[in-house]
Amino acid sequence: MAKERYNAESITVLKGLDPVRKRPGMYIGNTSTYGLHHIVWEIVDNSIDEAANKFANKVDLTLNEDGSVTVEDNGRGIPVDIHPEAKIPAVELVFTKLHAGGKFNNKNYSFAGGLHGVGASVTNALCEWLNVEVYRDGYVYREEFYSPEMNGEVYSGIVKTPLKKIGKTNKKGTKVTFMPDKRVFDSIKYDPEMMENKMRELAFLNKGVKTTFTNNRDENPSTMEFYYENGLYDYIDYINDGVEEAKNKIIYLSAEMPKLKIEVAIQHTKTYNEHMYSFVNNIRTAEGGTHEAGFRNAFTRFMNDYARDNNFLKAKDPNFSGDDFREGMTTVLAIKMQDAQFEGQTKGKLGNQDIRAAVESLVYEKLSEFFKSPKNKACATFILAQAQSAYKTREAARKAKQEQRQKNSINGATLVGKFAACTSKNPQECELFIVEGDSAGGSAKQGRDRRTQAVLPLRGKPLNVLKSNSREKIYSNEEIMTIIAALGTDTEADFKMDNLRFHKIIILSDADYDGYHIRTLLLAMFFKLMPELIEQGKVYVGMPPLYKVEKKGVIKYAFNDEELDELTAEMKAGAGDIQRYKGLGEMSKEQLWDTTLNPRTRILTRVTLEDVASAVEMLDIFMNDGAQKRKEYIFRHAKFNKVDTFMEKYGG
Ligand code: 28G
Repeated sequence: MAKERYNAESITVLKGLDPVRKRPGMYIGNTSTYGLHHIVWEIVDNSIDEAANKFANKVDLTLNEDGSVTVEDNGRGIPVDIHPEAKIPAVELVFTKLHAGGKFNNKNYSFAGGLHGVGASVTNALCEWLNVEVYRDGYVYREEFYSPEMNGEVYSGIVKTPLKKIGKTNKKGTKVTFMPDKRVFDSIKYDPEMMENKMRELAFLNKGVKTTFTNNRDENPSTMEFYYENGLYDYIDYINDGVEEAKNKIIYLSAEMPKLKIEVAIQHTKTYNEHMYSFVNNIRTAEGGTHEAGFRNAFTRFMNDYARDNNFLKAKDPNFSGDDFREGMTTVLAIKMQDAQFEGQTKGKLGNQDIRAAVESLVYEKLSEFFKSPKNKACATFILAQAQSAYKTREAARKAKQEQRQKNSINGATLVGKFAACTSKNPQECELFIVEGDSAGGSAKQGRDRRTQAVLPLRGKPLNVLKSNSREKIYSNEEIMTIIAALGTDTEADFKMDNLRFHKIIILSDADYDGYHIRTLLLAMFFKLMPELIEQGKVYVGMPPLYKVEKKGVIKYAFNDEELDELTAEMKAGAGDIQRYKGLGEMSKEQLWDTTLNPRTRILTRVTLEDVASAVEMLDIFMNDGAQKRKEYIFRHAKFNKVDTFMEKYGG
C-alpha cells in the first residue's frame, strides 16, 4: 500500500459539534448501552487504523475507576502542527470538528473502519470531558476539552486547555482519556466482558498487534493481553478449540491487491453446522454480503474442480452443492478495503458489488496454490469425504421427504380433524396457534376468532430434532409434518417465506415443566428446519395467566405472583376468590379468548434467535453434544448482539 505523508490540506469539511449533542442517535445509534460503547470503539478504531496501517503495534483499552475510559496506542501520534486554513492544531481539528479527518477522503489511510468512521469528535461531543496526549518528536503534548453548561446551554467538546507542550518523552503515540456525559447517556455501565471479547477479536484480526484490556472498575482490577502471531489461523484454532470431533488441517490464505486485502482461515470438523465469521475493516459483517458470496462461490467452484481433476467425481456425477462442502465448516474471512458500503437492517452486510468477483478470483487462486502442494492432499480428502456424506444424507432426506409428502398429501387429509383452519386466506391477518393438548385445543377452537385464527392442537411431544440427525425420522414425525403442512412454507433448502400462511405463529403451552419442554422442542424444530421464521420475527410465545381472581362478579387475571398480590389487594380478595390455573385446559373458551387469544388483551412475546439459542442449550442433547456447541452459541450470540432482556415484550 502506498503511504503518503499526512498533509493537513486533505481536510475539507469543517463543522461544529452541536448537531451531535442535539441528535446523538444519528451519530451513535442510541444513548443506552449500545451508544455508550460506540463512543469507546470510535476512539479504539482510530488506534486500530493506525495499527492496521503498520504505524502502531499496541493498543490499550482501560476502564478507569471513576468511570472514564483511556485508549492508548504507540502510533505516530496525531499531528500537532497548525492547520493552514483552520489555523488550529491538527489534533484539535480531529476532536472538535465533525467529519474532520483523512478518513473521509481516504488519502491518509489505505483502509479505515467504515461503521465507526464518524470520528473522534463525536465521542468528544458526548463527553463531560476529554483529554488527549500526543507523544511525538520527543515531546509530550496535551490538550483538554469539556462540555460546560453556560446560561442553560451546553457547549459541546470545546477547548478547555489549549494544546501545550508539557514535557519530554522517548515514546510515541496517542493517549485519549474521556468521561462519557451522564447528561447524554442513560447510564455509564460498561460491559467488560464484551469489551474484552472485542479487544481479543481485534488482536485476532490484526496479527502482530498486541491489544490489552484493563478493568479498574472491578473490585479486583485485571489486565488481559491479546497477541496473535498467526492472525486468523489462531482465531480458527480458538473457535474450534473445544470441538471433540475429528478436525481437518486449517487452511490459511492471504492475498493483497492495491485496494483489497483478504485473509481467510478455514477448518472442517466432523460436525454438521456451518459457521462463518466475516469482517470488513475489522467490523463484523454478521449479515454477510458480497465478500461472503465471492468466497463461497470460489470455495464451491474450486472444490468441485479439484474433485473432478482428482477423479473424486466421475464424468456423469453431478457437482456437489455449496451446502455439501459447508457441512462442519468454520470460516473466518476478513477483508480490508476502501469505501466499504454497509447495508442491511443492522448495517452488517457488505454491499460493494465489485468485491464479489475480486474476492472470488483471489480466493480461487490461493486455494489452487494451497492444494497444489502434495502435503495438503489429505486436507482435500477430508473435505471431499465430508461433502460426499453430506450429499448422500441430503439425497436420502430428499427422498424421505418426498415419500412422506405423498403419504401426508401435505395440504389435505391429515390436517383435517386436528387442524382448525381460519376462513381468511390473507396471511397478513392470519395467526396460527400451536396449542398443547387436546382439551386446550378444543377450547381454543371454540373461543377463537374463526376468521383470522387457526388452531393446531399438539397431542404428544414433538420430536427433538437436535437429537436426531436423520431426516427420515424428522420427516415422518406426525406432529412436525402437521405443522409443516399447516404453515405452507416447506423446509430447509425448499423453504419459501412467500408461501407462509400466517404472519404470526403463536406457541401456547402450559406454564409448567412439560409446557416449557414442548415449547423448547418446537423452537428447536423451527430453528433447524425453518430458521427464517425466527429470524424474521414470525414466531411468538403466548402467555396464559396463572391466576384468576373473582370477586363480586368481577373477573381479573394475574400473569405472575406480583400481579396476583396487586390484584388481591386492589380487589380486596381472599384465598377463596383465587383460582390457580394448572393448564390451559382448565380455561373456558371465554376465558381463553379474554386472556390469551384476544389481540387487544393478550400478551405475546416475540421469539428471537437468542431465545432459541438459550432454549436449545437447555435441551439434554445439547448438553450431551459437548461443550463446543454451547461455546459456539455463546460466541455467536452473546458477543455481537448482546441483549439485556432476552424476550422483547409485545402488548397484543
Ligand atoms: C489513543 C486513542 C486513539 C491516531 C494518528 C496518527 C495520525 C493521524 C491519528 O492523522 C490525519 C491529522 C489531523 C486531520 C497521520 C500521524 C500521519 C502522520 C498521523 C488515535 C487528519 C490523521 N502522523 N493516530 N491520526 N489527521 N490514534 N488513537 O486516535 O488532521 S489518530
